[in-house]
Amino acid sequence: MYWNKDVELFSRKEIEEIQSKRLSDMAKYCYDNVPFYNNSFKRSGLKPNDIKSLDDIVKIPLTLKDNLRENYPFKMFAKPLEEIVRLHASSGTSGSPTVVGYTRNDIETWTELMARTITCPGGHKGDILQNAYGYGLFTGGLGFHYGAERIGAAVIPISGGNTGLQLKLMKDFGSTILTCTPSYSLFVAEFAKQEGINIEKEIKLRMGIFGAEPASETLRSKIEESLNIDAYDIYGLSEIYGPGVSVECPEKNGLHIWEDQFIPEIIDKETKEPVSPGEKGVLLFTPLTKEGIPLLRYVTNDITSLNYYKCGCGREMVRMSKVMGRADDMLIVRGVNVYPSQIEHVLMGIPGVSENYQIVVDRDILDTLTVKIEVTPERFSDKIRDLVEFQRMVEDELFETLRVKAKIELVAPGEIPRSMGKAKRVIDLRKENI
Ligand code: DLL
Repeated sequence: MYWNKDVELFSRKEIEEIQSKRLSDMAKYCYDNVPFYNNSFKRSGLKPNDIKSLDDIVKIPLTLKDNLRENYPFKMFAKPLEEIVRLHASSGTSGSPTVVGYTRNDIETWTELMARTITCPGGHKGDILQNAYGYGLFTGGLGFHYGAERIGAAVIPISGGNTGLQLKLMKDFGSTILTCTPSYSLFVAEFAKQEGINIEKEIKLRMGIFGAEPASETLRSKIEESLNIDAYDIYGLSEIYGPGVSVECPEKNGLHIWEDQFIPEIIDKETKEPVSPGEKGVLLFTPLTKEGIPLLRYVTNDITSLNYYKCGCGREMVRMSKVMGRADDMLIVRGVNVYPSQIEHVLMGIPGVSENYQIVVDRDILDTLTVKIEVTPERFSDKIRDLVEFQRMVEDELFETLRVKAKIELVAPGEIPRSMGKAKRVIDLRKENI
């Protein structure tokens, strides 16, 4: 389904024309209004006039998250504070948070993008959208809220947590769409089961739009099965508005990036050079109309690839593959490189392993990897021998597939902490032990 059919069905030619025009305007806007860009252009001997078409984008230096931190809180803004109507921030595990400011036009653009994003997988007027993304500095709650109102859905602004109430309202109000992180959706399903709720009979949910953290295909199937819905992936980041940068259509075959508003690029993680189409690497974004905090070639650190083939839904807007991990979350365990998403992929393929797991990396002369997993109630056994065999089988599977030696620790159901927002799947004790 389309919210803004004329734009969403742009041909590649139309997309590239609008991108070229907007890019050169944006380069000039940044140069004129943000000292950081004015300096970085001058340092690289670049003039805004040098950016005339899409191909010129590679001349522009990259922008890093650290550049936002260094310019905390407002020095990257292109507008005076009197023109900023909203501030969001990401908590940031180390150093200063990154702060983003929105002008009234930015909020309008973001709202329209979210309207497209909710409509694309099938949301519409008349839907009852239970919004369990966190409201607050995190962009998930308010981003969905404005978009859902724009399409005429009734929003339940419940935010994350309070799962008993979530389920009561879901039943009593007849919610048709659930929006939250994939990990929280699984917790909602687990809670419903514990409460003896019959999902098929008592819950009317039809679909969910789940993002803000990685979730493998197997995790998607688990969500779909346990809540009896269609689950769609949505991607975004606060630096680029928040949710609403890309979303899946009913084909569930990659996430369409709204290219009239963003230029995505993929660069090699090491060389920082552009990769060939279809190859995976680090995703960059250049938003094309953002006023409050414009960014050029912003390095997301997310690893993905881009597919420019026309989609079965009719859109030619490029599709990014599901995020495969972050360039900075690769673990090196005894010389073997491994991404947490690869570990999840293996675990979720083993019957008996539940979706509740945690990866603990520590250092004992060499790096060690422990994976704590809860076994499913069906696989649970009180015979120690059974469990030891199961543990060995999971260890072997991880070694055979990823060549990584991990110690598997089986823990009691409910022992891995559940999250109301983004799940903390990896605990790196090495940083604390230094
Ligand atoms: O997570 C915005 C958002 C809210 C997206 C609601 C989708 C739904 P941040 O807190 O700034 O913003 O975190 C952005 O989260 O760089 C990715 O690493 C990760 N991320 C977001 N969506 C996905 C996804 C919001 N679908 C960071 N799959 C990004 C994997 C995701 N990772």
